[in-house]
Amino acid sequence: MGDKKVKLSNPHLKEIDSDKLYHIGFASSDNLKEDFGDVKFVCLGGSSGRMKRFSQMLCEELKVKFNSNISIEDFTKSDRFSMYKVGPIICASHGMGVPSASILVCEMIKMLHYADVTDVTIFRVGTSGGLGIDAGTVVVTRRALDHKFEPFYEIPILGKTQRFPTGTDDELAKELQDLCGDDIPVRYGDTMCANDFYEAQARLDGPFCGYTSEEKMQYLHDAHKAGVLNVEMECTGFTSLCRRAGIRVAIVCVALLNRLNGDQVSKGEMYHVYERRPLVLVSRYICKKLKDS
Ligand code: R2B
Ligand code: URA
Repeated sequence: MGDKKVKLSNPHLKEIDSDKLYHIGFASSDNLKEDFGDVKFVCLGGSSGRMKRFSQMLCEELKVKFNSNISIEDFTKSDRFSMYKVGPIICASHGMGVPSASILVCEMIKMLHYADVTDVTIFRVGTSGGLGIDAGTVVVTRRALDHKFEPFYEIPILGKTQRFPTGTDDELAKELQDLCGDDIPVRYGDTMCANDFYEAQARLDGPFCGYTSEEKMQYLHDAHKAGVLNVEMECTGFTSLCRRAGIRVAIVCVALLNRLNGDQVSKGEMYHVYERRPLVLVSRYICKKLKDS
């Protein structure tokens, strides 16, 4: 292990005595080093229930694999985001869409920096709509693309659009794929980030729709041809913020359906089996790294 710190790049922060991390309920003057200084892995996902289950799964795994008497610490301070810690692992929820997820990622980056955390890896574990892949397939993201299939996160700052490169860590992505075994179908490819679930994902089942089913299929086929294997709602903002902080990042999302065959998502009997797959994969990775360290 090296000593790679979490980078902030904001000269104004020096002028704040105690920086309030408003949405997660901490401040830089809290004893963050004591509570979080040992963190090496941060796992973020949309739903608070899923992230609680993930912390329970990790706790059981660590108990069995390392014969430890580890327990879960609940650091949730509000109903915006939930946050659990299991040994060197944080599991937190980020809500839906880049605006929500970016608030959590920004405050998490500051918290990790103030806690003097080094060599941290961040995962997004989530769900998505697949393109040309079977439901249940886990996609490890190669490039996080925007709606024009470009690897950038665009955001207006002071009224001007700025572009930040997205992108994940090739080596981390490769290691994750190697851990899939026979029980987790996996693909490595591009993930498109959409700004909503319905029209921006070319669905025909939203409350409004001004395009034909042929136009929808053309867009999805164009995306697929450009390398897109799945569509979700956070990957560009998520990866670009992690990159700016110098943090290794992976996006691991299961496809709940093949969007080339339809739009409706059902919480049928396979939903919970599929939803667990990114968690199982990331848990395998973390246990392997903890064993090797
Ligand atoms: C995947 O699933 C959510 C929408 O249902 C969204 O957060 C995403 O990226
Ligand atoms: N999440 C999405 O954003 N899109 C889907 O199609 C399924 C889950």
